[in-house]
Order: sequence, then structure tokens, then C-alpha cells
Amino acid sequence: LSLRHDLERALDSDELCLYFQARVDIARSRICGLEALIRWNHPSRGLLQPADFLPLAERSDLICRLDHWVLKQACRESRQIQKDGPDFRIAINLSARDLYETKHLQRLIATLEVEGTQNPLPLEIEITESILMHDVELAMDNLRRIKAAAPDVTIAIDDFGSGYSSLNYLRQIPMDTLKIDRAFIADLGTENGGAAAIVRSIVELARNLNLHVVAEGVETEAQLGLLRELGVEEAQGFLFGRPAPIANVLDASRAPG
Ligand code: G
Ligand code: G
Ligand code: MN
Ligand code: NA
Repeated sequence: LSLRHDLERALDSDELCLYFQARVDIARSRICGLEALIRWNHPSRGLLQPADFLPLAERSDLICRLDHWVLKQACRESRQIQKDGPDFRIAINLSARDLYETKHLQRLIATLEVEGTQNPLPLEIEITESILMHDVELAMDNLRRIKAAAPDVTIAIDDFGSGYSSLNYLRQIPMDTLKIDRAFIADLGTENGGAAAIVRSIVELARNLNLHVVAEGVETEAQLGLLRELGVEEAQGFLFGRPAPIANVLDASRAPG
């Protein structure tokens, strides 16, 4: 109850902050993008993770205010990031209400329309497969509206493989990137067979649909080696670094070795 009140106040104070996690180009072994992930520095509870407060925010349009804050803040920080990574793509996460509720979608589109061309770094929006499939016809219409207003903003399907995408819709959804759900990466190279076959199928599908592929949750060199063999282009996960404030991520990327 009071957490909700605190969160409304946090939006107008400087308690919210962004952590970033690197996305790595596997062939070149270098960072090619960053995913912005929200954190909340609560005055008495300490640093809160999305799981601690996003479910609460998602019950109302508070989530849209948070997501809009994240978009604006990620763009602000892009000016600093640009110095170290002039071509890093900056990804933010959207929630169901952002995509499906007209009022919030319109505000998002208005901001993307400006930032999509003025931001120093290219922007990507991530939407989970399950949110997309919730009402896929409306989702496609609304993604087309985003693309029409902000053609340089790319669209990624997050947690791909965990939902139930119809192959027929996949062909029609205006999207650029598939982020393979980390459950498949966790099973790569284990007795829990089939994960490699699924990753291989996703890579094949992505090639045919002209999409980029990112593996999420990469934690070991063994997984990275398999992903390279399977033709996955990009990887994200604890192997390369945990989400952290941007200065830490950029320092780590400059460190030798
Ligand atoms: O940061 P962490 O790795 O704990 O993220 C946990 C979950 O919270 C992920 O599914 C991520 O997509 C989601 N998440 C993190 N930041 C945001 C945000 O700014 N907006 C939305 N809608 N979800 C976010
Ligand atoms: O949007 P998404 O759900 O993909 O957000 C990323 C989430 O995944 C965050 O909670 C982040 O902390 C978590 N994460 C990032 N890398 C790894 C990893 O290598 N392993 C695991 N288990 N979780 C990860
Ligand atoms: Mn994500
Ligand atoms: Na994900």
C-alpha cells in the first residue's frame, strides 16, 4: 500500500535509476548494445529490483510512467554512452499497457518519434512474446504505428520461445530482433536435450525472416562456444557482466583482458 505511494513519489524524485547490461557481438567479441533495466533506490528499503515493484506498478498506469521515464533517462544517458560506444544500440523494455492502451501508446510514439532521430544512439524496444501474443492483431497494428512514426527504432521480441507464437504471425509482425529466452541457453550442453535443436531452429527462422538473434542469460564459455557454432550473432548474460550503472559497464568494457 505505502510502496505504491512511495513509487509515485519516486517518479518525481531522483530515486529511480538505470542499470545497463551489455549485449555482445559474438564474432567480434565486443559490446554492440546495452539493455536498460530499472532499479529503485528506496530511501529505507535500499536498492529494489524490478521484481520488487514492477508487479505493483503493472496494476495501474504507473508502469507506463515508469517505462516512459526509462525511455527518457536512457536517452539522457546515451550522450555519455556515445563517447565509448558510438554505435551501441540502447534497448528498453515495454509493458503490456504501453502497447495496448491508446493514451500510453500515443505518448510513447510521440517520444520515440523525436528520440528515434535525435538520440545519438539507435534505440530498440523490447516486448515479450507473451505480451505480443496476448492480442496479436492489435499488437501488430500498434507496432506498425510505432514503425511509421519512428522508422529507425528497432523492435525486439523478448523471452522468445517461452510463449506460443504462431509462425504465421511471426512473418507479419514488424520486428527486427529475436531474443532467445534464457531457459534454452541454460539447457544448452546439458542432458536436458533439445535446447540446441531449438536454438538452431530459431537461428534458421531468423535468417529466413531477416532478423537478428540475441541469446539471453549466457553464463558460461561453453554456452558461448555452442552459440557461436549455432550461428547466434549476439549474447547477453552474466558471462559478460551483471546489470550495473553505466559507468561500471563502460569501465569494464575498457579494462584489458
Ligand atoms: O533487471 P532484471 O534483470 O532483474 O529485470 C527483471 C525483469 O524486469 C526483466 O523481465 C525485465 O524485462 C523487466 N524490466 C526491467 N526494467 C524494466 C523496465 O524499465 N520496464 C519494464 N516494463 N520492465 C522492465
Ligand atoms: O528483460 P529481461 O527479462 O530479459 O531482463 C533481463 C533479466 O535477466 C534481468 O533480471 C537480469 O538480471 C537477468 N539476467 C541477465 N543475465 C542473466 C544471466 O546470465 N543469467 C540469469 N539467470 N539471469 C540473467
Ligand atoms: Mn528485456
Ligand atoms: Na528477456
